[in-house]
Amino acid sequence: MEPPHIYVERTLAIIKPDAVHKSEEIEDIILRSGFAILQKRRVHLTPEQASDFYAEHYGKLFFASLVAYMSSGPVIALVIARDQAISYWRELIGPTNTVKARQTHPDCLRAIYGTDDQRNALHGSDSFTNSEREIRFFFPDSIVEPVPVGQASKD
Ligand code: RTP
Ligand code: MG
Repeated sequence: MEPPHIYVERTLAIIKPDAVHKSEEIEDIILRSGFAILQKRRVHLTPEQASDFYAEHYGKLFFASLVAYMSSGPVIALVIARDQAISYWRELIGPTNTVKARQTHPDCLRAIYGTDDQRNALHGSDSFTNSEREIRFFFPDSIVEPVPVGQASKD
């Protein structure tokens, strides 16, 4: 019988400036949640780089303060992988607004590590297309093929 094909999915996580001092603790939670950490980079984004990363929000009222926040100190970008990584990581980090998240999802990572309604500690890609773009943004040499696992050798 053919062994099942289980495909792990990759996503981009960012530990934002307000949570970098808790990065060891957060990486530990990531690993204990069944993710592998494939790549990791600490980088202090310029305002231009932060604007490029969040280009989809250009023109919104919060854009300038978002760019200021994301370029206010180093961030840690992580390529993390497991099955359904994109949706599962988004579920773990929780709602965008930390203050509301504390009321509705008190166990989510943004409720625990976030600061206020904008400084929410963590980023997660919201779709496959965006995950690939965002991984390439921080890791330009990254491979794009999904990684098959769990396929027993036929030898
Ligand atoms: P992210 O992209 O960082 O994972 O956050 P998200 O998908 O949950 O939320 P998104 O709508 O993409 O917003 C990007 C980031 O902008 C800040 N924000 N501030 N003041 C506001 O109304 C507001 N709305 C969004 C947050 O830092 C959010 O993570
Ligand atoms: Mg987003």
